[in-house]
Amino acid sequence: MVEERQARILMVDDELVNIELIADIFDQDHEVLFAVNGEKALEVAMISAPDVILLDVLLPGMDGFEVCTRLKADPLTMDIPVIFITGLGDIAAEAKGLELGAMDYIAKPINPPVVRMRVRNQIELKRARDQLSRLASTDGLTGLANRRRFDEVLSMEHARHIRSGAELGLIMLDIDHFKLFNDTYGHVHGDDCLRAVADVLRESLHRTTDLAARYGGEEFTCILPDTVKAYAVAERIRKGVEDLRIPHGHSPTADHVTISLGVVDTCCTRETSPSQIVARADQELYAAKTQGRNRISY
Ligand code: GH3
Ligand code: MG
Ligand code: MG
Ligand code: MG
Repeated sequence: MVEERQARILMVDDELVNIELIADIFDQDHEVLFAVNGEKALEVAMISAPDVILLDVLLPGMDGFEVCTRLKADPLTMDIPVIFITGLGDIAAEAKGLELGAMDYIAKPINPPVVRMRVRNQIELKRARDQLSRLASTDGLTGLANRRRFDEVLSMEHARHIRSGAELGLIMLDIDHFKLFNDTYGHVHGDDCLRAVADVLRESLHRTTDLAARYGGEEFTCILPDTVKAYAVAERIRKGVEDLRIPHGHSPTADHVTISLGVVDTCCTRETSPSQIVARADQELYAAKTQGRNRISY
């Protein structure tokens, strides 16, 4: 049997007797939240991010089908599994519920052991999906976002900045003479060095909306939304890496590991694509390299 870890269940029903029944089934092992109408359900789903939603169809005002439609239309709630629990036992209603994106459909009267197992299955599936999507967007070596996640976030932020008119900061950085470092100290130390640089990035980004990613090999990138201070962040990163004083005896630049950085802050428009912004940061990075490394070009 799969181990049951605590989950958060949102029960949406307008009848007290059903709410009490569900509370009896789950209260021991899980956190159970309640909503007695559709509007409240959407609000709680948004704020509390439940792991599963048990949804009645017949509700005062907005019905369960409409609630499900809205949950599935909002990126914040679309991945939460919905299970209809309803007195509407007919096939057409069941088909409609599943078509709207519900994962399961349970006819009342509520049978506790069956409801318990069906809910458990959806919670386990959601955990597996969440883990898979975390893995798909994380770089295995450093734990930072990977290239795929970076591309996703940049294109999202680009679209958002076109609407807001705010400035978007982008930093591209690359370790100086890293091939020599690997040749001198070996790949295991090379990997340690990459992780140490990743830690500096994590410590240097202070806002929850900032994103640090491993762009590839020994290149990293930072997306700094709504910022005009990208240069200051870049300098914090440059100094942070230099202050690690990781020995690099054969580097022509310094006797320790250094990085070069390219910085762009820009107003996004429909005329410039995300990849053009990356190309500009890359050109700046190249300029930092040719100007002597261990520096920022802006
Ligand atoms: P520059 O200062 O011009 O950037 O010189 P460089 O030697 O850093 O540049 P180059 O692009 O020639 O070399 C990058 C090196 O990064 C090649 C490879 O050995 C190393 N590298 C890339 N990915 C990894 C990795 O995952 N682990 C380790 N240990 N090394 C890596
Ligand atoms: Mg009802
Ligand atoms: Mg490189
Ligand atoms: Mg390099």
